[in-house]
Amino acid sequence: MGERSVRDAGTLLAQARRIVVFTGAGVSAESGVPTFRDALTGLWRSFDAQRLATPEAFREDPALVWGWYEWRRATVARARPNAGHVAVAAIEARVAHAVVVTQNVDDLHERAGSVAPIHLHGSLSAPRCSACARPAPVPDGVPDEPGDGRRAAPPRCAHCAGLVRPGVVWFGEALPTAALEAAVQAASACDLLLTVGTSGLVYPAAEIPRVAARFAATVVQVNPEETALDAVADVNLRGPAAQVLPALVRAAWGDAGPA
Ligand code: BV8
Ligand code: ZN
Repeated sequence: MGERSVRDAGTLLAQARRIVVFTGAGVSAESGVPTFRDALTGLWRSFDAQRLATPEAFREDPALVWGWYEWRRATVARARPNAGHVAVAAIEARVAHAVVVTQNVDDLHERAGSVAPIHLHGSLSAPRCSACARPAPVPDGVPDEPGDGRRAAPPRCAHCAGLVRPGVVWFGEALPTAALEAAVQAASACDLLLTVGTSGLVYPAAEIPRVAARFAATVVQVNPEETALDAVADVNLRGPAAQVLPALVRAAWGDAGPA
């Protein structure tokens, strides 16, 4: 990642008045939370996430799917926000109109100090009844040593005894309307969108950076690899989030700490 490009991107960041930070699984990778796509640690291949993250898989084998989400919840509970998450919170603290839109279902942005990130794909900490949709309590404590993909019978709803499901958006399910509308609204009104750690392949979330570009915002991408969003990025910072984001904040405001 060229020094010049970080400096240039820092200048653009400092000049921006309305910023959207759009994140994917890559921003949590350096916290030890596997991404969907990373062949080495990714769940995509070992668990075939795209098959497991569906209502059909839950109907077919609720214990396997619930066990997988409990494994992920335990991994996130043991993880710590990394310097990338902290830098995102620092951007929010400095820019009056900064909106964080995430595809991630972990709470690492919140634990790093982000005030109200928009979760387009729900959250691991919002289970609900699969029958009556009432919110269900997050199972207390953290499951013990997370065995890979261990099965675990989902709890039953206290109201209707229906199976409790993870509060995430599965493939084939609609995104929460309010969250998607807020994200599109922020992307259409921003003057800079920073996209971090996403392959930009899952829709409609992947539309968000494209909406910003259509409304003539500057798009800055942070990712160690090429992605589908290279086509819309004005500046491509090739590198890991926990290294690039603090450098970007320092280039913009002189330090990486919150205002
Ligand atoms: C919908 C929550 C309609 C669950 C997720 C063809 C067939 C079937 C379906 C479709 C199709 N074409 C389109 C669709 C629709 C489908 C879709 O887009 N499929 C894709 C695969 C083509 N979309 C849907 O089904 C959506 N719903 O369309 O509904 C509808 C409408 C009305 C009414 C009813 C129905 C719902 C999609 C949401 C699915 N749920 N997550 C869970 O987490 O278990 S998606 C999940 O995968 C993530 O949330 C994320 O969005 C996506 C993975 O993407 P990334 O976050 O980008 O992560 P990824 O692993 O891919 O990439 C990681 C990146 O990080 C890489 O680029 C890597 O280089 C980078 N990285 C690695 N290390 C670092 C790093 N970056 C920075 N620093 C590092 N250190
Ligand atoms: Zn119920």
